[in-house]
Amino acid sequence: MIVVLLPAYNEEESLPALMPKLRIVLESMAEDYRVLVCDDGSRDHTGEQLLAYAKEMPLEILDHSINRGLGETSRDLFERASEIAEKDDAIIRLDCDDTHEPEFIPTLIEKLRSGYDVVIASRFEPGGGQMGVSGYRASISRAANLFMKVFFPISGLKEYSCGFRAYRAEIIQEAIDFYGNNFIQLKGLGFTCTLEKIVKLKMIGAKFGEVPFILRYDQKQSASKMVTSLTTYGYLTMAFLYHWPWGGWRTGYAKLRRGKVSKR
Ligand SMILES: Nc1nc2c(ncn2[C@@H]2O[C@H](COP(=O)(O)OP(=O)(O)OP(=O)(O)O)[C@@H](O)[C@H]2O)c(=O)[nH]1
Ligand SMILES: [Mg+2]
Repeated sequence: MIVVLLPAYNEEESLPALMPKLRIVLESMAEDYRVLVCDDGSRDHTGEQLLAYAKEMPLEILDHSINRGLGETSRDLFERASEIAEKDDAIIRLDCDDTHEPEFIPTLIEKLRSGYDVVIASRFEPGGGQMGVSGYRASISRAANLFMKVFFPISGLKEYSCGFRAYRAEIIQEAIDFYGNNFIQLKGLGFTCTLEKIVKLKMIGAKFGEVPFILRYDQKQSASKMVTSLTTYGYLTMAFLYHWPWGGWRTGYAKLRRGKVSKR
């Protein structure tokens, strides 16, 4: 089965563009699928639109009555996916703002099934790229990815900040089992959770790959929810937490994994 996760916050302009494309791609695949959407306290027509899609396709809605941010939304989506998935199922997470084209899902899954735990849709692989991104934003994104590569090196990875990814369900189940509520610990720090997830998965031995992907920023209609200052603060906080010499994540979790420290 393929489980698709969609975090949605005020996406009424984009869902009518995304959902039909998503449905066509998923129905063309040999496996069954299920879509989990978290409506994170949207104040537009996102909620009504999702109810209508749920009548047409296997779609489950998780509802936050207030806006809780991407961290808590991701936590709820991944925990629900890990409950309903078998270990060999694929979990795909993509944005709802119509910048992540569903046509990349088959290649993500094909690569995942060739022996990876996480496969990332990457702008930086040959054949990848981005359309409609301003020079300023592209350089911020480049710099952020460089920062991440230096502080959190993961072999096989150039794209750290794109949330369009495929995960083997078993690696998510193992991560939730190992980290508990701390799998996504930095919940209030904007989009830091997107980076935290892969770093936490790397620490439990996940194998990473990438496939080329073109970010369609030219199709974005909804307002950006990315708070650059908060996310930058989050990345710095995470670098401290990870590298802190006395019980930082890198050493602390490695010890825990070796069973030298009992799990609390
Ligand atoms: N649930 C939830 N989803 C959010 C929140 N903020 C953003 N999202 C969703 O997370 C995804 C990514 O948000 P975007 O605004 O596209 O962020 P981005 O892709 O990093 O940057 P931009 O495309 O420039 O905005 C979208 O599907 C949003 O609907 C939030 O507070 N809660
Ligand atoms: Mg986006």
